Amino acid sequence: MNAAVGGRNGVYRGAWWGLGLLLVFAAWSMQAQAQAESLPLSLDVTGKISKTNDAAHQLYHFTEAQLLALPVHSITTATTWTPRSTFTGPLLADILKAVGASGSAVEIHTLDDYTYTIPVSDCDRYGVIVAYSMNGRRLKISDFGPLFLMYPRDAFPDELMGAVGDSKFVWQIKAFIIK
Ligand SMILES: Nc1nc2c(c(=O)[nH]1)N[C@H]1C(S)=C(S)[C@@H](COP(=O)(O)O)O[C@H]1N2
Ligand SMILES: [Mo]
Repeated sequence: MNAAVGGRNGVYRGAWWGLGLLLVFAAWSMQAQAQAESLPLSLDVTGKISKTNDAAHQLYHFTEAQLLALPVHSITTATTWTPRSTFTGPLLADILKAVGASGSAVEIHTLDDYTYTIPVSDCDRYGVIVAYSMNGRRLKISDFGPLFLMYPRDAFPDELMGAVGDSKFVWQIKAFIIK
């Protein structure tokens, strides 16, 4: 092989390798970012519950698979923050049933450390869901995910529109404490 040609080929080959590595790196960092945007679903429930799945018998931890295995329900509504959309996820009532909840209120805790307490009676009155999707797409953390408490606001405008109603629409949910 001619040394000069081999040298030039070597430079080209090096450039292609460099480009290839750059593309692999770009793809990897986009994927890493996408994953950070959509954490796997998980939810911890403590307080007045009769079923637990941790060693200390204090807590029921729902994995993504467990949350997805619950019957799927939808609510189509606008909210103060989102245009009319279809939200999908399990009924809050089914989550409470799964943990054997016996309290009358649910204290909700979020990734951004907001806390709000709703009465369990909201389940019957409004069919509240714990939404993980909006219009068929998983909610990102930056878009009210991974779990967003959803009420049928448009069906109950008098009760659910305005400042008091707004506080019930809790996003970035990480835990429930049953009181
Ligand atoms: N995760 C999370 N959900 C939340 C809040 C919050 O700070 N964090 N604020 C609640 C309250 S009290 C109201 S009135 C609205 C506030 O929405 P705003 O921050 O867009 O005014 O969202 C509700 N849901
Ligand atoms: Mo609020």
